Amino acid sequence: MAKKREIQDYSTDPAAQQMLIRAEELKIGTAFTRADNMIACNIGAAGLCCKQCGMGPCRLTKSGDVGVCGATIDTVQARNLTRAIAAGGAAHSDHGRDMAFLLKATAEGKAEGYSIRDVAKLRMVASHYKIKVDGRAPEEIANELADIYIAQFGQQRGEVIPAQRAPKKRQQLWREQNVWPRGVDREVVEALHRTHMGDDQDPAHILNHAIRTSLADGWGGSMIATDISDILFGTPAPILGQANLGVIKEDMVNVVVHGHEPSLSEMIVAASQDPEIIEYAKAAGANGIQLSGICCTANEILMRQGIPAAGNFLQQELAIMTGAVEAMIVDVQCIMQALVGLAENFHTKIITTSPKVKIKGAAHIEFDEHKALTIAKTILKVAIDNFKNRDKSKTRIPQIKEDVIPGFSHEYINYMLGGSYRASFRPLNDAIMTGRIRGVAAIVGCNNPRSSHDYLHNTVVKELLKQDVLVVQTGCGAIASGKLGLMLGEAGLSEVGSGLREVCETVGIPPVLHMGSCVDNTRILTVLTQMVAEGGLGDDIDQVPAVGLAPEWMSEKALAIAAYCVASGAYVIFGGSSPVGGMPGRVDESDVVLHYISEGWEKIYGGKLEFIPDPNEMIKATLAHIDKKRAALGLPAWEENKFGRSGDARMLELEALPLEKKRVAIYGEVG
Ligand code: NFS
Repeated sequence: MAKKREIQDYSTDPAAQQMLIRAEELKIGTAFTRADNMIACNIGAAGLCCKQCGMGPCRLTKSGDVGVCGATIDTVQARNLTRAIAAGGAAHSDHGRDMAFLLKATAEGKAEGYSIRDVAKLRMVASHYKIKVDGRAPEEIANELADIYIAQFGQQRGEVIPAQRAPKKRQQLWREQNVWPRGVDREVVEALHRTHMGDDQDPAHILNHAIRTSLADGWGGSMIATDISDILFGTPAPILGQANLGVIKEDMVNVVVHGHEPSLSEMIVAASQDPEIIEYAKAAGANGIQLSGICCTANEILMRQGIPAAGNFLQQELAIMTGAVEAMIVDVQCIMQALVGLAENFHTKIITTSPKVKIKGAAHIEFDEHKALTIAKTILKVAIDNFKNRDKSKTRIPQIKEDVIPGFSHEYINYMLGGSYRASFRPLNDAIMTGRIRGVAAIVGCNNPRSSHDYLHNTVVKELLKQDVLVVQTGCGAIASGKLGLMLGEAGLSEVGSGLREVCETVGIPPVLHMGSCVDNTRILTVLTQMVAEGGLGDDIDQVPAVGLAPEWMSEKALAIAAYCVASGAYVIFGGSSPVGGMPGRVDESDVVLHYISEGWEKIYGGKLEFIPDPNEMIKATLAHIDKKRAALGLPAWEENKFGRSGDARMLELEALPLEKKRVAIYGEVG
């Protein structure tokens, strides 16, 4: 049995710590204690177990071991990684498919409660695909766009079209490497086929298809999901929200939405504001309904509606532990089966809603986009009816929360840098070129109870900010920084390098930009593409001084994201353990796959994937990469404290001067 850790080793978040103490009092297990009790299998963890057929499972533990069929370690690891990438890409893309169906139903007037909220984005996206927009009603355009998007999933030949939005040079490379996805579903199916027993057995060849499958996600299904969410629910722009368990309210009916698809959660938001529902809650003795989110559903409604986030992945159980949650409404992905058993200790109802996800013991109220608003109201009434069952002696809500300003879509970043008439990435590129901003880090992804909750995210974010690295975030990583107060205009700036601080003060942005949910990592691809198009930072994404990090990764979706970012030219660093590492103490040159996804992919795509468990090493590798890219572009080397004489610092300095000196400082000596 593994060693039980102390509460402070489980999480660095004080709200989470309070709930973990509560869990111990009540003798309730959580993912943290289960991680202590479950020693990870080191053969499986390193991708060395092959269970693709009934002759195994074969455990390959020593160099030279082969399976019953003769499959080598390299082949087995390449297969396992490819399957994980296919599963992750399938999850994102199936979400994208459902969004496309929803767009179609909305365009046809068959989706109760939905409308096209962002006509400008619809027209912009449609014109990308040469859909005629002038003189047409939004519904007509949306109908045609929905058909094109739906077709991307089942397309058999040719090229998925959102990938045409990548830099030209990158498109050329994908064609040369034969990795441009033909159709989203086709690549996932082929990944399963190729990794079936007795099929593709050349690791590099298998991994080439892993790249194609991941591109079908990043420049296919996920990009479609983001586009449609913006069209239907509005492109995010900065909005005030809050994060952490303290958003749960004692006197309200607390409803937590958890999962990923904004289609239902947006309707729950709408229904929760319906006077009839508010009245119903009041009649039940509550002051109203308090909605909050967990995981990427939280990000979706936080960045568009300012609905607070109760927490990230590892806080799903802890939200229930407050004893004040009437219902947790879940759809798809990252939902722990343990929720149902945990909820039995309280009055909380777990309600599954997706036709794809049922959990034994949970109530199921199935979502149907044709009558979404009605269903949302039904669900809320179930939650309200449950308010009377709350045991007040059992409620413990940590009074900890932080203000957050999310909503930095790529459209907004473009706008904020130049305004309506001069929207441009020029100021960002210039700031990088002068060295005010050393580079950009996208710090994304999950929590993992094998490490300390939020610790790796926060350590890496805080240090990179000191080093003038602008941080953009999505997913559970974004919520971690939000809880720390790094997503506010002023807060945190004292901890930020002087050059980056100057830029933040001038533009009026937080040093950490919340760009959305995990499918919204495609927004980061778009930003990188637009930075390339703006000029001065090379002619492809691999030349931009930028790094992607997922310090606490755990899901297969994270691996899919990593692969499409590498294929797009990014250096990607994951924390934790490598799914293609060797047995402990055995990693060496013979670890073909481990080296192939790093140096091998770098030779082809200019991007690479590495697993670095130590946060200080992660930071070092990030900065070294950024500096290497700066040097390759001929940009001046980054210098600490070189900047910082403008912005607020300069303003305060001038303020302190006597009038005459201030005049001279601003206008110079006259006459
Ligand atoms: Ni991303 Fe979102 Fe969080 Fe990880 Fe899960 S919620 S899609 S997979 S755990 S970041």
